[in-house]
This record gives sequence, C-alpha cells and structure tokens, in this order.
Amino acid sequence: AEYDLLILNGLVVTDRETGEYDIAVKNERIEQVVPRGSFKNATAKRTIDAEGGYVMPGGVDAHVHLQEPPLFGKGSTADNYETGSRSAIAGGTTTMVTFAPQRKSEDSLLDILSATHEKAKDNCYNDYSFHLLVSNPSPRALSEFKTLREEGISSLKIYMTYEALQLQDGQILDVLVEARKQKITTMIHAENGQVIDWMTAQLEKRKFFAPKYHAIAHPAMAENEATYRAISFSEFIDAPILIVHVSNKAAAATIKSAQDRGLPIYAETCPQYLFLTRKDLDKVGFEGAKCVCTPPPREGKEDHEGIWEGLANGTFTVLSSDHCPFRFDDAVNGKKTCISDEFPLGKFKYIPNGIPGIETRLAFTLSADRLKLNKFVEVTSANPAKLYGLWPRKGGLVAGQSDADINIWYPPDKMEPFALKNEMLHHDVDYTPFEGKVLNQWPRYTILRGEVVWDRDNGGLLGKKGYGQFIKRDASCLAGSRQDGEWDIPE
Ligand code: DUC
Ligand code: ZN
Ligand code: ZN
Repeated sequence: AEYDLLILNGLVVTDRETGEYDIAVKNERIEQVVPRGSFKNATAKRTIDAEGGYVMPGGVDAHVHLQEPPLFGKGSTADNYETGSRSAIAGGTTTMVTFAPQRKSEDSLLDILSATHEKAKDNCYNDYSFHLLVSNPSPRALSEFKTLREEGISSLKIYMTYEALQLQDGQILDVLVEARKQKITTMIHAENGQVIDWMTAQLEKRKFFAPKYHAIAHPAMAENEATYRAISFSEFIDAPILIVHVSNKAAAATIKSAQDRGLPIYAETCPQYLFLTRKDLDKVGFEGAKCVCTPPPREGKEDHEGIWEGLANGTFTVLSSDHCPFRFDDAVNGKKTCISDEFPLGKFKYIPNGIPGIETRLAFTLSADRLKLNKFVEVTSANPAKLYGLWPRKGGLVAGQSDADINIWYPPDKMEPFALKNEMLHHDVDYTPFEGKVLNQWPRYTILRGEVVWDRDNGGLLGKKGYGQFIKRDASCLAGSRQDGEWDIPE
C-alpha cells in the first residue's frame, strides 16, 4: 500500500486553520494534508472515515505528576508511568511532560534525570519528556543545566511554597540567571509559602481542621503577591518564565499587564479552575478532600469567567491538567493519611494536594464549548509543544514534519451526552472529583505515530505499554529573553 493510514471526511482543526481536509500517514509521520476527496485513487493499509468529526493534533499535557514521593502533604502520587500514560492515551493526550523531582537532600540533577528515565522506560503508552523540578539549586545542580539541555531537557520547575520544595528569593534569582544562559524556560509555582503557613497556624489555633479550610489557608492574595514577585524577578534577570496553574482573575490580570509590556511571561491554567469552586471542598465528612488541590478552586462564576476570558485573550499560553493523583480511601499513601483517632475528619494541612485529570482535560474543555476550536487546539496542543520545544514534531499536523499524533472526535450528532463515572477512566485512582459531570464529547480515535491506540467503540484501549518514546526537546520557539548573552550587574 502507498500509505499506512488515510483519514477521510474529517473537519481538520489546527491552531491556525479549520477545513475539510483528508490526511495521509506514512512511517509514523503526517505525509499529506489535502482538500477532501483528493485521495480517490490512493491505497492504504487502513482507512478511517471521520464522518465529519473534528480531526485535531493529539493533546500535549505539559503538567503531569507521576510516581512522585510525598512532596505536597503526606501521601505519594497514585499513578505510575504505566497507569498515568494509559489514562492519558484514553483521553487523547499523545504527549505528556512529567516532573523529575529533586529533593532538597539531593544534589545532582543528572542523577534525578536518569532515575526518572528508569521509571518511564518501557512503561509508557504515550510519548513523553520531563521537566526537572529543582528544589536544591546547589552549585553542582546549576552547573548541570548545560548538560540537561544536551540531554533534551529545556524546562524546569521551581516552587515559592511547600517546605519540601520552596526556594528563597535569592535561589530563584540563581536559577533564572543560569536558565537564561542555557535557554531553559522556568516554570514557577507562585504562592507565598510564609503567608500559607501563617494562615494555616491561624486556622489551627481556632481548631479549624476540615478539608474546606485548605481553601482559606491558600488565599488568592498569596498567589497574587507571588505572581507579581515572580514576574518582577523574571523582568530583572530578563529570563522567560511560565506561571503554572493560575487560579484566579486577579492573578490573570497581573500577568496580562506584564505581557502587555512585552515581557516573556507565559501562563498556564487547568480545568479545575474552570469547573470547580471552593464549595466543592465543603462537603459532609471528609469528602471535600477529593477536591483539595493547590492553588484551591476559587470563589465561583467570577473567577471562572476570568479564566475563560484569559484563555480567549491569550493571557494563558497553555491549558494543562496538573494531574497529581492521590487515592482517597488509602490511609497509607492517599488523602486519608491525615486522619487519626484524634482528628477523625483529618487535618487539612496534611492532605496531599492534587487531583487526577490527565484523561478528562480535553473532553471537559471541548464539551464546555467556550473556546473557538483553533484556540482549543492552541492551548491544549500547539502552544505546549511550542513553549516546551516539541514543535512542529508535536502539537501540529504539518505535512512532512509532524508525527502522526491525531485525535478524531465524534461528529456532533453521533454522540449521546453521558455522565462521567470513575470506572470509565484508566488511571489508578479510586475516584474522580468530577463524578457525574455530563459530557458531550470524548475522543473517538486516538492515533500515536500512526498507530490507533484508542478506539472508543471497538476495543477501547489498543495501545501497548512501551510504545511511548522519550522525546528530546529543543529550546522554546516562543519569545525568550529580550537581550542576548548572560545576565550581568546593570550599568
Ligand atoms: N502544585 C502542583 O503543581 N501540583 C500539585 C500540587 C501543587 O501544589
Ligand atoms: Zn504547583
Ligand atoms: Zn503540579
């Protein structure tokens, strides 16, 4: 056969265009994208009739925690590379970027990188890379940034909160100087750790321990102050940053005004800041712990609208899941690690922070029908690929250049809306915070490098563990520091 795969009769949507095109795949790549009907005489090993459904580049999720030790409270993350990547594929995410976490007691980042390679190798259903999570920017760690780049790692993440991870301001500046030099993008968890600790102490003094107080302990002010500080540091060093998981309208406005001044400030948001509120933490018993993530879901409509607006107007470069799963009914590693005889409803400060979401990110956002289709592809696929140095291999349908990573959705009249149940999902977590949420879209087929790895109506998960490959990344292709060369003392 001339081609490996033909995808006919779809409505092809990329970050740039929407149109009636047919696609030919050969040797794992997109070979041709041509007007509908052009392949009349072509032959292929397999042909898929998209029946008018959207045909989009596979999802790229650039914020995923798998197989991590306790860092955000007491428990360990539930999914390993096998179950997390399996869940990704079943929801249309063909590439993920997970974290390779350095603990403060550890020095070498290259050792952390090899250890994380070991966890992922031969275990993944989707393609993957890593961000280095730097919690100890020692001289040795900083000296290794150059080698990380050579190993295909072009981004790292730092924290302004959490005892196990938090950097001092001077350490943040050290990281930014070296990251600028090596053309590495720095992701920043922007919350003021001292404010959170102080609020936690205030709440505990008053004997307020229930899960709902997690949201009070993490006020929007703590996020906004740290966001402003992170932007100030980035501007001072002239190093590009991405603020992760922005949760509220005021922080979005702070970011937008920096962007409007031409600074290389990027931002991310997540479905939880569109679909959950602080009230979801306020349930009988310990149930609210199911929605404990950081930053917490905010007040309601006004913040949700602010986040949608920020997606539409470009404040948010990317929409990631922040998949950071902990089992609920698990007293050793899950949410219930904070329950004791003395505190039968737990202590919010020990509840591990994070929720699962790698499988539902694309379907939730598309089902909400709030973004233009090209914008949806941009923030969930093309932009994460561009920002993290995967473009045009990932995130696009560029003939001759992109891997054949494709999602085919249902034509609108071919799918009945359905209520989500945790048993439909492929993660290794005993709940979803979104039980019962009604959806009207889900990927019908997901294709990774030319292989159908998900066919919802015929076999479901068809991908194989170990088919997923590590992808070496280049520097970001979005704007970086405004001046060439290294940072030095201002004149
Ligand atoms: N931040 C993350 O990015 N993920 C989970 C927990 C957290 O606070
Ligand atoms: Zn974070
Ligand atoms: Zn995270």
